Amino acid sequence: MRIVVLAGGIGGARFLRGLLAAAPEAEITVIGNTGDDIHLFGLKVCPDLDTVMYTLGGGIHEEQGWGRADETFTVKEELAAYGVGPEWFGLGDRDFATHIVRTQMLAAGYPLSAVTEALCARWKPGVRLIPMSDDRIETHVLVETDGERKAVHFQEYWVRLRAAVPAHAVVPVGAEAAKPAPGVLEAIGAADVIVFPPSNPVVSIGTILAVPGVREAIAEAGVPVVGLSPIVGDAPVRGMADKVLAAVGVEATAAAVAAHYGSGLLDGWLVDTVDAGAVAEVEAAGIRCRAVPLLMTDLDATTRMAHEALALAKEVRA
Ligand code: FO1
Repeated sequence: MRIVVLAGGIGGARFLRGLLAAAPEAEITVIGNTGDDIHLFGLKVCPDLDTVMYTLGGGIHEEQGWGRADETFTVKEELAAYGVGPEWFGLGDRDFATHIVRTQMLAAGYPLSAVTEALCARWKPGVRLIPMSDDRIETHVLVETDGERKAVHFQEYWVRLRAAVPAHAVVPVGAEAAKPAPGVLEAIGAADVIVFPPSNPVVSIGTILAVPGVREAIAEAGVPVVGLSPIVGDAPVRGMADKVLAAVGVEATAAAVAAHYGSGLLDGWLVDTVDAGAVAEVEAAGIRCRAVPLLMTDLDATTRMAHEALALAKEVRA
């Protein structure tokens, strides 16, 4: 079975662990979000690609869900000693090596998709990880601070500002001129199932859908598209998805996120048991819906969620 998963950072990566356990013989292609990418110290950092690669490759810092395990921060301290910022983005020594190799290969002319394949040759994530595009797309957030509005890089909004200021718009800068990376449309066209994991619907999955041609390819794939709600009990399980949902005028509820994706895209939607009351509303929107436990507390829980998603896909196909 060929499964395509649109993944962002932590939520998507954790779900993928369960999917690999639930369907060990499946061929899984992950289309990774690159809107979070940031250029720092002359290096290109790809947080969502790295979170998937490190999580599935066994190198992730488990509690954080990003960056490497057993990290040290000597380079970061030395940069600070030179007064070279920003200090608010914590890059560790082991993580720096990934960004050096990536930047070196990009400078040599390799596209991001080839670079990602090369990095994954070391980590062996067990999935094919393709960036959504080889072209530069950078998510900026229109924030309001000290009474004035300004656009900041997503990472500055997310990490330095802790999403604690009002966000009025989220813009994937460069998306309209970008193309899907090689293999993205082919993978969607060849898929038996397409999954939207519990990643951020705006800045992760939304950004991937903003790449010209991706949304249409998924809508026309003619195979079940099932999603898992990142919102449980009217609040994001982790992260601050509610903040960016507000920025795009979407309520932070499981039903509102399903409607946001729309029945033109989604065939099935899993909500948590606490949101069982939303099932009727989602079904009324033309999307098959089931309430199952959606808290990714451990691998067993995540594996069960993945089984539920594949069962829903089968039900929808029938
Ligand atoms: N998130 C933080 O909250 N604080 C950090 O200092 C931080 C550093 C960092 C370094 C590399 C990396 O790949 C991710 C990092 N993140 C950090 C997480 C990052 O902001 C998120 O993973 C995504 O961009 C949102 O999914």
